[in-house]
Amino acid sequence: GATKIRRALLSVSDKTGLVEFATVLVAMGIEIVSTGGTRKALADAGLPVIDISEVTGFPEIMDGRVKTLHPKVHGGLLGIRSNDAHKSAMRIHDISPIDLLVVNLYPFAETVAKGADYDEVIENIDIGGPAMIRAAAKNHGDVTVIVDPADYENVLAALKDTGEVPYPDRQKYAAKAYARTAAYDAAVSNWFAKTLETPDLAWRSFSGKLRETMRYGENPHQWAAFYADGSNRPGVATARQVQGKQLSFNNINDTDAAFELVAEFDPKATAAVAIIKHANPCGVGQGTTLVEAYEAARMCDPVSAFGGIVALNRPLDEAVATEIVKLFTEVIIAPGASEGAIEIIEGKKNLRLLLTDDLPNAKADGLTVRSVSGGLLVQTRDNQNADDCELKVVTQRAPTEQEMADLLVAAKVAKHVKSNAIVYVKDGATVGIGAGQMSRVDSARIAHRKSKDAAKAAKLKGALTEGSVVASDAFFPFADGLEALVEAGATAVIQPGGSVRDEEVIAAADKAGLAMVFTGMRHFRH
Ligand code: 93A
Repeated sequence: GATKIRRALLSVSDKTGLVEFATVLVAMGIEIVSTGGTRKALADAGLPVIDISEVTGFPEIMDGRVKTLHPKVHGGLLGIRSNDAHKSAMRIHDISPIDLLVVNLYPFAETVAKGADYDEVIENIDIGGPAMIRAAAKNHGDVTVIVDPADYENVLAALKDTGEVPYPDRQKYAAKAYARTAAYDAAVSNWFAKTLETPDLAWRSFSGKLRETMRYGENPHQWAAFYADGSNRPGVATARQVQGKQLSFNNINDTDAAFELVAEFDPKATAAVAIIKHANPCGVGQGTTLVEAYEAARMCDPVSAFGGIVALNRPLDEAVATEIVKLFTEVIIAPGASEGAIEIIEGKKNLRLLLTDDLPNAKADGLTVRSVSGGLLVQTRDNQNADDCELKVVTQRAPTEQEMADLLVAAKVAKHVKSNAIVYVKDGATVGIGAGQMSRVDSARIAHRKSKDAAKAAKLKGALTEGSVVASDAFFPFADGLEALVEAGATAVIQPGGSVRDEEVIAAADKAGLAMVFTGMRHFRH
């Protein structure tokens, strides 16, 4: 239930808007308690204010290091008003409830930023402030906690209305309060890390759980560590390593890309295997068995598959394990494994085997984070694929049933290929992948050229892309990209559409007799 505010404790370093705010509180008959500097600012403005020492019966000591750290304060913040035992403790110990806490903290970050010396920085680590904020926030059932002068206006508006701050607001203020204290401690920890030149310390303040520190990062001169985010999601961060050397930074990144990709394929409908190099697939295959799927995946680009990372959408079995160990492979990840398959892998001591209980959930909500200079880019996961789209045939010819099935496979793979992504698929497996080019035409051509090499390796004539279908992660800005697909021998295309030149692209497809489908959904990946 809501609580009428009778008493407020104000203790602020940033005194912006303080007097105006307190003036209204006083006019409403609210009693104000304050610490040294805040009390003085209020008293100077002619407002009645009770000194914190009167409440605690204790002087502020040690240059203010201990001023509010007292049971009379914390009892007043933490006592549950409707709890009889708490009420009697308050009565026995003469503790008055504090209904509103207004605190902003010693300016730690600002002190660091202005280049203060070590001792001054230390003195600006606020202890009593965060303690009160956390106490009041915990007891938001009865107490309102304000850590930002920007919220004064809202509080006053609520009080003028009803004399109370509504519970949903108190909840929001509590959440904001903990975000503030968390960020504050992170700033302190980061300052220590910088001062002591220990980057691992800086990341202790990240809310993740340290899995391991690595020998190095993306390159040997970079420090690196691996954290689980606490979500317990099936995936590389929660996998058990059954055998093999320690995973490197790049292994983890690539293994994640592999497992996320293969998770697009429902294991009840099909066996699927993805082989990854440098976070891009160099082959994705399907079959009635994993070994079939693996062989199809490997055929796409057998040269690049060497030293790759292999992800399976079903538990590793003996047949596929026997095939995988024939080619040098860095990592295998699968949702489980048979005893026999594990024994086969044991023959390759360095091969890392990671097992999970489940596939990653491709449809799960969540956030992805990437760092940029001075900041972070945060977005929701790309948790949709072509299956979620309303497909629109835009050409004279509609895709055949087989073409349509392959188009959907191509689109799912293209989502996991760095832009500009062009993916050729035949009979459920990739036969050409063009990744990471600045021009879409180049991606289309590179995949075609590579598929000639793959055909040669398989002792076949021409290119594997002949008679395939294609997915593009984004629209074709010009007809030349589509013409490159025709040159590679493709018969059908899936792409989001939406270019100002869609008409030209559709005309080029019609001219070559291609079927084309628009999804309306782009899948950039950078
Ligand atoms: O030095 S503290 O860590 N010890 C305390 O007991 C304490 N109580 C409040 N810092 C403490 N504060 C902080 O003092 C508040 O967080 C606020 O930033 C500041 C307000 O002090 P004054 O009212 O003297 O300006």
